Amino acid sequence: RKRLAALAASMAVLLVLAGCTPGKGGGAGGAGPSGLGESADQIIKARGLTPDDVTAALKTYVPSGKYDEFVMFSSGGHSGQVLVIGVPSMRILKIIGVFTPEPWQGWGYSDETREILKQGSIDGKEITWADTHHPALSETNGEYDGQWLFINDKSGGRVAVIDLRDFETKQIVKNPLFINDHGSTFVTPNTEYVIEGSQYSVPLGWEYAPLEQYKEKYRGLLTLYKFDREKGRIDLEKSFSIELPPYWQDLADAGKGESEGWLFLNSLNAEMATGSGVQGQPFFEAGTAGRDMDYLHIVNWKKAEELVRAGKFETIKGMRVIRLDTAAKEGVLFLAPEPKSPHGVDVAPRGDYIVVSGKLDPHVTIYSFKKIQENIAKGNFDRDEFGVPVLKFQDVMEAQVELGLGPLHTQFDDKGYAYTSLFLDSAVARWTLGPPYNNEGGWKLVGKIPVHYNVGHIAMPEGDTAKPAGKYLVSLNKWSIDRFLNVGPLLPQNFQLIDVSQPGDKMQLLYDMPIGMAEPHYAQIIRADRLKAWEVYPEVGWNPGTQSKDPNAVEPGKERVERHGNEVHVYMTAIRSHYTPEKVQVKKGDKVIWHITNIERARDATHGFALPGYNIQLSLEPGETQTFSFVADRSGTFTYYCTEFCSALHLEMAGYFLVEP
Ligand code: K7E
Ligand code: RUQ
Ligand code: CUA
Repeated sequence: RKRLAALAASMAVLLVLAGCTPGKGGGAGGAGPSGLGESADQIIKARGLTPDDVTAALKTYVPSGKYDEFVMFSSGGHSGQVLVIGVPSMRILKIIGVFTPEPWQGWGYSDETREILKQGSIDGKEITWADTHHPALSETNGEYDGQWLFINDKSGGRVAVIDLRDFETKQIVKNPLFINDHGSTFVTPNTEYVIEGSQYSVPLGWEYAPLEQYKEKYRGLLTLYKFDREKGRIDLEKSFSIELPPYWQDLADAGKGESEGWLFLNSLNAEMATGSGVQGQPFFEAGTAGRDMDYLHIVNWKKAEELVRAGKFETIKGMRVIRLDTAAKEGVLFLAPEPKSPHGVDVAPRGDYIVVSGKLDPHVTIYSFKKIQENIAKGNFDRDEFGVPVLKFQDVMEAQVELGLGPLHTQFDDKGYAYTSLFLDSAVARWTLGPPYNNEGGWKLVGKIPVHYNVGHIAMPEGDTAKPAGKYLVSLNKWSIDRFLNVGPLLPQNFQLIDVSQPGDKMQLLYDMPIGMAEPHYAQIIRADRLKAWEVYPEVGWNPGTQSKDPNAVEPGKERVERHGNEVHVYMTAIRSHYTPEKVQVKKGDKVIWHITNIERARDATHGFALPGYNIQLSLEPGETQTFSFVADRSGTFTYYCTEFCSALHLEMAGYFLVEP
């Protein structure tokens, strides 16, 4: 509160100085209560700042040693990583190695992290990149709980699990039934399941089938991965999938509150165009935009759980699958028409409304969960050619709001507003939800703010949960064109921070943040006080893979090198500013299994470990134990050294690795 008061006071002064409060006689030399007056005025003039610039600066500046109120977890797009960013300062706090090796964190160089990356192999091939789209924070009662983060790989149909105690990836799961995904990841309100929906239909298991057999063999799929909080892992044996018609499934969201127990998933290409239908014509012209309506998929996952318990599934490639005809017959799957080429589907905070954006329709369409239920109960539906019940658009639609061109994704605040990105307009629209969020009508466009440029997702603090926090909006813009200094033909994307704390059409653009890393798609923003990460590992000798003490942890005084036949085991410690031992000698052809424990307890006393020539780079955080192994197949003299400047004697933190011919 004190900080806020101080901010308000200095803001008032600066506003006066910047000449935006007429009649107050500011100007050069007019010192306010903060005593900042004159110098601030000089800075404002020298830098040519406008009053809006000055307020924006005051709203985003976080002084040295002070912390941000929110933390944004952003997908790193096709870098395969996750970015952690403070809001409102927009300072990058961390880049988490997920699907792609990341040398700073030693991600992909130790045995444990290599093993996790290998879990993501496809048909035995190690994949070293991913196209991450949608991070999902774990939830309890529909609110973020700050414990876990999940993220998908659209390109490979994979899902990763990140533990927010140490911000490290713990698991990668490859879906055995489809080769790509998109409605992923999303969680059910108590993180019972992590959801992954397919995108481009393929035969299950991506087996070969000619495109002529599209309708018979090609399918969509929705996978519900059971998340075991105790173990912190997805349990594949308790997971299951639901087979879907071969419409191209798109984004998904989980019901909450009133609609808890349901999932919503939209689709494009209800035409089932295959690219071969009209010779030489791309999908877009030949097919996918040919019909006026695609389908919102409405899935009762609690019912699906019952069917699985009752044994009404088939096991395909190790995955339990509720087949399409069962899902259609037994009340698991329903469809509702949605305006053409829909993209985002977002469930309102109470779970009562489902907002769908059609890229080629200037409206957002709002479905009422209550109406969906009533019409399902009455049996008021037709069926599609796969036998899936299709509800009638007019019966389940609650409202349509005209917002502008290219609506994509929607978020919510704490004041009854919804916000939707407009890709073609390069703008974000604010509109009112209907009752009970807003009892003066609702369903009205309130205002728009232009963004630079081509916005995809937007992210708001807890803006997709049961309790949105409002205040800020980050617009994740795909193009930045002229916003930044020229860095060549590949331009960074632009995260724009917008203040949405004022009502009506008042929204203020505060800050441009270039994202020098792939296309991020989606981000989630959590209240910083919900995160309870460790400052150092709980015990010396900690293995982050098991989150427990490692049996190979090395205690000071017990460092050693042991030979067993042609296997050499190294037990090493690291502390400022030396490794023990400082010499390791093996014979060419030996298998080397090397354990290092950082025995530091001081916060931030991280040591690195580089072994050039053998492609080893570790990050050993205080207390951490890591193991790496390799065959010493090149004789010679190698130096190992610490890659973190840890003390004045950091350069002396080194040793010799000798491989005798
Ligand atoms: Cu709109 Cu993959 Cu969420 Cu990109 S998707 S924007
Ligand atoms: S050394 S402080 Cu290369 Cu200057 Cu790092
Ligand atoms: Cu340890 Cu530098």
